[in-house]
Amino acid sequence: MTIGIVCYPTFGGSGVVATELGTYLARKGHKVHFITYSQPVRLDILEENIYYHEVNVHDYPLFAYQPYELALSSKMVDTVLTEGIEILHVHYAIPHAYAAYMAKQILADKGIHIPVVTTLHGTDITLVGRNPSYKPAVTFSINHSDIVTSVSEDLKKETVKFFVVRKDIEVIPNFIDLSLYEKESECTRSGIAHPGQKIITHVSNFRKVKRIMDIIQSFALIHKEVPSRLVMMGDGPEREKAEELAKELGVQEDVVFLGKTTEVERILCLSDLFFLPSETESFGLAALEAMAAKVPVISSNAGGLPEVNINGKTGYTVNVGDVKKMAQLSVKLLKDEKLHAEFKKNAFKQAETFSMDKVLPLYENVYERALESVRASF
Ligand code: GMT
Repeated sequence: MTIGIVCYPTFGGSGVVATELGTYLARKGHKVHFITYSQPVRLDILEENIYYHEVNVHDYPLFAYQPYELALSSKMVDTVLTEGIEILHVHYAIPHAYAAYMAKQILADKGIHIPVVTTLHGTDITLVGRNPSYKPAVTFSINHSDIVTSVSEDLKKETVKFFVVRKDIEVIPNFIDLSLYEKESECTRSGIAHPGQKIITHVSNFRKVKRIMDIIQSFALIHKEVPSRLVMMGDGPEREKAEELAKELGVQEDVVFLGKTTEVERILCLSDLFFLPSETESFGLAALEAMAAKVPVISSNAGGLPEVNINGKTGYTVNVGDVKKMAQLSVKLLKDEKLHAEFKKNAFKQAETFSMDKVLPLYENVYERALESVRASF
């Protein structure tokens, strides 16, 4: 198949999922064209069957806001025409599903019928999409996609609850390439913590929704009872405040901010616990990555997180903001070696259920059905 993928090219979860999906589809022999405003961070454009098309938005002094959707739709149309793309798969509804609908109509006008698959990822529904300024357009583009998928049962539920959806939504979870987490021999703790310290990690884009302050507060409580170090990976608006809080709580010596590191897998494999206390989280790809590295997860019970992190088995889930409970359960797990070993095993077993080999065929099947339905109607 020749597939066009539209996504955000940044470190955000939807961009990462879209890039990995495209990369693995290309390795299976599909031709995959990425249409984005810059090269996706994890995309290797030198790999076979991968192509990258940059969307250019021209600056014009009349516009206070440059019309990105227009440029994106036009690029989709051009790329379909020049590269023979058979199907468009857009990740994150805003504004990609809307732009894809326009591209589809422009192409139909030329007698070319292209199915559009939209994958809903999270805040495109739970935070941003719900905003009255976007809601009618988001609802319309969901209803006019040929197939809509969501990354968890919870996100599907939220979509149906907040939008008037006429389409069936298929759940295809985030997936993981387990082979990336096999190099346990490279897990040397000495570079990152002192001997005897337990290591707790977190990775995100440090937005408010990730509740970074809960992590620092909870760590400060753990630190009183267990020699430990907190390793924070990623960067974003809450970082400075978090650094301040670590100082205020007197734990700054044992809180390390690594920024946008490319060593996530290597750091996860030496972690004893992973924290993800988000306010909302449609799936929690970061938690899955930790579990693939055999790390138990302490997360909130928001959104789709309980579908990934099984309370009392692969880690613990707590109410949003319950910093004390997070700390209490972490201490329990860090002090009980037998329980910790059991949770590590369970975490990996759970990660295996989301392995790439299981999930990729679900997307291929979606593409085949979308193509068939378009062929059948023309
Ligand atoms: O909303 C975000 O945090 C960013 C978003 C994205 O589109 O980059 O992440 C979402 O998509 C990921 C991949 O499907 C999910 O694993 C994350 O849980 C989800 N984030 C939220 O719902 C907050």
